[in-house]
Amino acid sequence: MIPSDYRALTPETLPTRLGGLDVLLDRVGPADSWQVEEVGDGNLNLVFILRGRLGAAIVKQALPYVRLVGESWPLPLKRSFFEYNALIRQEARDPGSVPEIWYFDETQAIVVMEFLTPHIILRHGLIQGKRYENLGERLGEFCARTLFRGSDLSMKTADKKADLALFAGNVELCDITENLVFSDPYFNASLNRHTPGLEGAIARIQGDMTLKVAAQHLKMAFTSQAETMLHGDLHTGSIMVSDDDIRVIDPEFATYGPIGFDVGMLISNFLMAFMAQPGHETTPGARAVYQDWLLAVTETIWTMFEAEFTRLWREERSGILYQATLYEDQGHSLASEIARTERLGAIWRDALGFCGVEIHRRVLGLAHNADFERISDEPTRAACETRALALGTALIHGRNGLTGTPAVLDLARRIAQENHL
Ligand code: SR1
Ligand code: MG
Repeated sequence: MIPSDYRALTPETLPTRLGGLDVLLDRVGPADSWQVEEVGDGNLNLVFILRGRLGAAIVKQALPYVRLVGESWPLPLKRSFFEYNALIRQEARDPGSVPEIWYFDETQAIVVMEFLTPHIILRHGLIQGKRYENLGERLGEFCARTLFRGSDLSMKTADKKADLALFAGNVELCDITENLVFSDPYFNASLNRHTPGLEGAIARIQGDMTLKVAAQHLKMAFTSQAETMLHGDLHTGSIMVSDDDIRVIDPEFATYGPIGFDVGMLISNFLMAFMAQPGHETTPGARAVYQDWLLAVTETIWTMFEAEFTRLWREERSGILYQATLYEDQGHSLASEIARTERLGAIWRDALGFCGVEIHRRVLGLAHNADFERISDEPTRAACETRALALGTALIHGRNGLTGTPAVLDLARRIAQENHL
């Protein structure tokens, strides 16, 4: 239901509509000094940059439909409520990791936040071949802190159940993920689209019964393993970077799900950036060293996640699960360490599976990645994409046997040298 007083903003109406907000008056300046630009290039929302005499702000507003598709695909405004609630939890769980939130209007589905500058979307930086200090470290830390502190390892039972119930309302966005990520790539879904030349690779994927079963096992993990509050859409388009700052944005797909989901989706987007590089180089091999850097970041995301998760396990395990009263307080620290190692092993295996399905859907489904889409030469794009697809398949099939990041990186390097057309 769209509230009867909901109105989509336009650059022309925005100053009148929001000009009375104290926070914007204080931080941006009087409305008569504002310049407003709509800059949203995502799949769902309106995004405005508001510049005034004193500063700037971002105004994000949900539309009652999927922007990428149009009004034929209605989508509830309440996703803005989940985004706001996820942002304030992420800020509490990993301070400084998200933009400062200045204002939220539930009826108008508007979130006003700080304008990050000179930041750009990480994916655009990776396409340009840019490097960012501490990227893997910071993203690994973000995953560990938000995922651990939103889970039963940290939360008390009443708080956890309240949040579980709250985010269970994000039904339509979960439905998008359930279909677009876990099902559509594995049959001829109506929203699918692909680069010409991928037909053979698609036939291999859609004819692979074991893969189809594995994808549904992973979907079941997503729908039923309510382990933590996920970002839910943690790709390189949901991260903003400058030379000395990294922020995570856009958690409107937040829901309770498996810890490995965010980690796997994030790693997947670095592996796709790796596979796409030959499409962005001016001379063959020119991006080889950069590809090594992308794999090094991928590895660091996991090693940092593991290290920070381990620290939190040892220092902050105050929730429902694996209580210290059962382990450390009984002199059984070794058992606690065994439990931690086993949990991390399960997260890793889940992450590899989610990584694989995310690759498949970004190449075959509705919502593609600019990493590949910006490769204008179709045969080159198809060659890069088929290697990515092969990697996705190998990760899903091999998720129980690939026991560490070196094995995954070796696999990616090997497939990058092969022809999978
Ligand atoms: C219809 S929405 C398609 C995709 O865009 C979002 O960013 C999510 O990744 C979603 O799956
Ligand atoms: Mg988004």
